Amino acid sequence: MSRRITVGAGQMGPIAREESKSDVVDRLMTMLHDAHEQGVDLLVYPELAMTTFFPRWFVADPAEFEHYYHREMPDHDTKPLFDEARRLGIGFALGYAEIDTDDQGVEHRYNTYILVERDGTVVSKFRKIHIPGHAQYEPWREFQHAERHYFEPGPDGFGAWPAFGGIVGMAICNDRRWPETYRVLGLQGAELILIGYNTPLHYAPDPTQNALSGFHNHLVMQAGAYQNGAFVVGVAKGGIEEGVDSLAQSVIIAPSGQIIAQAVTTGDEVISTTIDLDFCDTYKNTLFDFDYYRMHEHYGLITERRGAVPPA
Ligand code: CDT
Repeated sequence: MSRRITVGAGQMGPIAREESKSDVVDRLMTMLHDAHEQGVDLLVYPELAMTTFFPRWFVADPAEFEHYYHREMPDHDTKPLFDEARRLGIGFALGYAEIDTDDQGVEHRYNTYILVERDGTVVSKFRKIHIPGHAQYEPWREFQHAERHYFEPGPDGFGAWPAFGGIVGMAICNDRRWPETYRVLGLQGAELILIGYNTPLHYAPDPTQNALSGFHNHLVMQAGAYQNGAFVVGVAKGGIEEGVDSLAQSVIIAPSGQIIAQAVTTGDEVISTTIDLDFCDTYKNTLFDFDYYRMHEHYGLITERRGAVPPA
């Protein structure tokens, strides 16, 4: 038996500061049609796919940037995309800036992914956990990375959901650099991990890392895939956006850790490949059989050495 699906990475090039959401949706639709021609079942768009990466500017009152957020999904701007995807039978993951109003009427701003099945059913939302950058204006920087001013960390943790014939998890950009992201998803059985990113090629706190940004991007996602026996789809918004050069190099990675598809441009580009989710078992049931091999009792402070006996 096999569980084959065709996954696509819908890499985006720059989105201009003044580009309207409906213009962006036109671009997303073009990619959706390209994906349809490639036979894609699930198309993954990048982090904050609806707007320019606005945290590069600091405005004292985030309400001034309210137009970059969505209060519901789909809304007026994105409904055509949801409708067309359902008509074509393509599921998708879309990154966007979310304002959520809680039961007490308090507004929360999150950096969010929504996952939608092929029949238009919303599977789940994921809100970015690791919020990088800074919360104050930092005048020494060439450009700001004020994500901590615009977003609070997602309160729900990492989740994995039955969808697309397997178990699907999500993470957003900086989340991908942390091993616990993949492990928490792996412990929930994730077989397919969807990750969008906006990664400037210039890292202001330590520019010696600039030349390694492509290496680090693939390093963390390939390791996360391998160590948890999962496929990873990593999708960039790349190219020079409002003067800031950002990493492209979107990839689809197998549970072996090997890159099996990679974007070759820094612009709008759909790459895709057919994967068999059963291939995850090749790793999940052998080298990374968590139940059999993880030395759970050794993860705390070890005060006494005991033989670690595999379960009968
Ligand atoms: N969007 C995002 O999370 N970008 C970060 C940049 C880190 S530098 C502030 C990343 O980890 O790629």
